[in-house]
This record gives sequence, C-alpha cells and structure tokens, in this order.
Amino acid sequence: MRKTVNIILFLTVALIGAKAQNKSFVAIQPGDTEHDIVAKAANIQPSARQLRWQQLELTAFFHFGINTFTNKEWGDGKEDISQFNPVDLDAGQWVKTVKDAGFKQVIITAKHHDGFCLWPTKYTDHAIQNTPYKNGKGDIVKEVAEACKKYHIGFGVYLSPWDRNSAFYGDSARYNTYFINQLTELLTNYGKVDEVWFDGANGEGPNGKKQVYAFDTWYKLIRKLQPQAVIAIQGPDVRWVGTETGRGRLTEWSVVPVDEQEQKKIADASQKDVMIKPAIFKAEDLGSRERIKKAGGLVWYPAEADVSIRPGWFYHADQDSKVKSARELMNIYMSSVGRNCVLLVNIPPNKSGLISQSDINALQQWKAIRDKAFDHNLINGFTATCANGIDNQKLTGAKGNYWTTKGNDTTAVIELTAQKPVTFNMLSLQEDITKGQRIEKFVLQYFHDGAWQDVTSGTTVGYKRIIAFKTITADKLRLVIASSRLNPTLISAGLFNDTELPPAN
Ligand code: FUL
Repeated sequence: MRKTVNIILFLTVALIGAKAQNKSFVAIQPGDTEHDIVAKAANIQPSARQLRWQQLELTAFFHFGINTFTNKEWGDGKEDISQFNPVDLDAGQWVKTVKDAGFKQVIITAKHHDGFCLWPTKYTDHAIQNTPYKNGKGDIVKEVAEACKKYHIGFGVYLSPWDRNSAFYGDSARYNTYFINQLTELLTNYGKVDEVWFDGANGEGPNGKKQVYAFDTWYKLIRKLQPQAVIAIQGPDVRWVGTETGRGRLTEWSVVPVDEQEQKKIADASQKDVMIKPAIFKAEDLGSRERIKKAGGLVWYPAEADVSIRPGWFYHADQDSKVKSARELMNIYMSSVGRNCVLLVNIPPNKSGLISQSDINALQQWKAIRDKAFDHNLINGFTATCANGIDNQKLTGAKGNYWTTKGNDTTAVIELTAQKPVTFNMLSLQEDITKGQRIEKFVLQYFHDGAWQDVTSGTTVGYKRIIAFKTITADKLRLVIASSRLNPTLISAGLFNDTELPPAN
C-alpha cells in the first residue's frame, strides 16, 4: 500500500545529538580513495538503540482500530466511531500470544490513517473516549503498555502522520502542532516507549492541500522524551526494507550512502544535529563498493521487514482461512532475520478484541518449527582451525569474545573437523556488528568424494545470515571468508538440521 503513496521520494534522516565520537555515520572527504571509503564503511557501527533493536530479531504489530469494525483497510476519517466496542478486549492475551511465539517487542497502531485514536486524547473528539468501549473510559494504548510491562517485552507506538480526519491536515503548522501534542501524550503517559513507527503515507489534505511534516521537531521531541526509542521507517534509526513481504535482500547492507549534497552537513556535525536526506531505499543494491564510493557520507541504517500474518493489515473475518501457515512464516523468517533484518509481523486482533485462534495456532506451530530446527547447534561437534584466525574456538561454541583474523587479513579459511559425520541443512553466521559490517563473500564447502565441493555461498552476513540448502552429511568442512572490507569478525556460527525443511531444488 505504501507503493500507492510513493509521492514521498525522500525521507528525512536526522542524526540528532550526533557527537564527534558517534560512529554511526561518517563523511566521505573529497580526497578519500576507494580504499579509504571501504575502510570507513567497515568501521561504522550501530548506535546503542539500534543495536538493542537489532537483537530483538522479532517484533509484532497490532493493527487495531475503527477499521476492525468497518471491515476496511484504510478508513477515510468519516467513520461512525460509535461502532467501536471490542467487548472482550484482552491486551494481555495479545502480548502473551506474541511473547510465547518468541517476539520481543510490540507496536500498537495508536492512530492509523483514519485519525481515530486508541487513547483518550485531549486534542480530538475522534477518539476512544467518545465510543461505547468501557463507557468512554477505555484506553487501549495503556492496556497494551501495561501488558508489555507485565510480560517484560518492549512497547512501541505507530502514530500515522497521514490523518484523514483532522481538519488541520494540510494546514502544515497547525497540523504539526496537533501531531506534536498527540506524540507528547503518547510519549509521556505510558512509561517507556521503545519504538516509534512513522509510516510513509502522505495523502492530500482537504482542498488538495499538501501537508509538510515537521520531522526534525518530531525527532527531537522523541529523543528528549524517550531517548532509548528507535524511530522507524520515516525516521533516522531504522529503514523500511522496501516491500511488505517480510523479505530482505540476499545482499543486505546496514551501512548505506547518504545524499552527496549533505556531505558538508555531516562533516560539520560534531556536536550539532544533522539532518540528512537519503532517498527511499527500494533499490536492490544499497551498499556495494560501487554504491558507497560515490557517496557523500555513510550511515548505519538497518532494515526492518514488515509483513502481515493475514492478507490485510486489519482483521477481516473473511481472511480467517488465509492466515499464513507456520511453514510460510518460517520461510519469511529465513529471508528476513536470516538476511540481516528485523522481522515485524502484524497480528491483527479481531472485533471482539482478541487474537483469533487461527493466528495463535500458526504462531505456535512456527515457534515449534524454529525451536526444533535451531535448538541444537551441530557445529559444536566440530573443532575449528584457522591459520590466521584469533579465538577460533569461539566458532564452535566455546567462550570467547569474537573470532577475527590476525594483522590486516581480510580473507580466511576456517577448517571444521568432526569425530564422526554430521547431517545438516542450514548455516547460520553472525558478525560482531559492534565492530561494523564487513563480510562481502563467504563459501561453505565439504570434503566429498575426495574433493572440496561447495555446499552454499553468500555475500553479506551482518547481524545474522541463515541459509538453507540440501541436506549434507560431512565430517570435514571449510568456511571460506573470501572477501571482507576489513578484518572479518564472527560472534557465532551454526550448523542446523531442520528435518521438516522441504527439499531444496
Ligand atoms: C502502510 C499502511 O498504509 C498500511 O495500512 C499499514 O499500516 C502498513 C504497515 O503501512 O503503509
């Protein structure tokens, strides 16, 4: 749907409060050689909030609002909100369901494009206090926030910049004040907020007026009120992967170029705020050497892959039979978390205010598949040797900091030997991204019929890369790091066997 509103060609990225020692961005200087630029890229690191977010791996969306009752995906803001009455609503059931399925954070649609607010706001009547729900005394943002505290998982809010109900929309200054007031309510009345999610949709206001969003002011407010929160999509911390399929790229760089014209601003940044404007990231190649060598600057800007468990973002009864299967969810997981993205799965509660049994079943079965596949790391049965490696034993489960190479080596051959043959069909690798994202090419080989043969290969690793392949049985393996931007690092390596994995072609 975001495609229909791609009038927004640019998004503002603000590196607010960026200090000279901030390692999440770097300016490219006119005299920098390609070698200098590659080294700079290899040293860019996530901010603390980006790192925490990346490590969540799985986050959940709850799309819930007036659309749930009107059976729409995009309300026009003229809905009769007296229909809103989720009599059995239990936010504890929502949060427990996703927590049991392995999710670490949730995001509630506090306000979607129709402008209806799930919390009692002082700034519009188009809100929960004017519905029959709990006789106008309900506050669903609060119910979700409290459930997150009870179950110890992260809490985030989706506040749609596009508001089809507000009379102020299109009157830029007035609407921005309205939006800031709403954001302030959400960021002050509900305890800790871990993610603020701004969608890209920016439709016309009444009379065809275009609303100009005051992103810089919004970002500053969030940094002030909830400094640990990541600001996603139309924000500086997390980038939209570019589709709503829950899939990342085979080559997914978390370090991407920023606009050349912004170079001076970045260079001048030191203690000041920086506003940079990279284009929306839909291209296949975002961060290759070819791309970064033309950049004005580089930033750590990791991808979030969003998808709904159902065809729609909101609940529709006629989609009860179209809930994604556990295997589909597993494939999505492999191509999102397994491709250096955080996966954001939408699970929309129904009209009675509960997550439907069909969705719960799919989530539980998917969790069981993941547990079964990833509970036993078979690499622990191997011994690792690497002539130019440091902390080789870290690769096979021993304690240690991280594996890397000696001197300035950017390539390495890691030999893995087991006492007896091991059967597996998945490889998992994780770089130590606190040092940066560096690996550009790797190959896994096994010794078979008297020769080294390729099992699988890949390009980027980043936070996590998982690849499935046809089942192999071997006692001698080689993991070849064929190309890296600087000394490669690994904090974990894994070989797994998903016995129910459909055979690879
Ligand atoms: C889109 C919105 O238009 C959809 O309704 C949904 O909220 C999705 C997550 O983002 O752009």
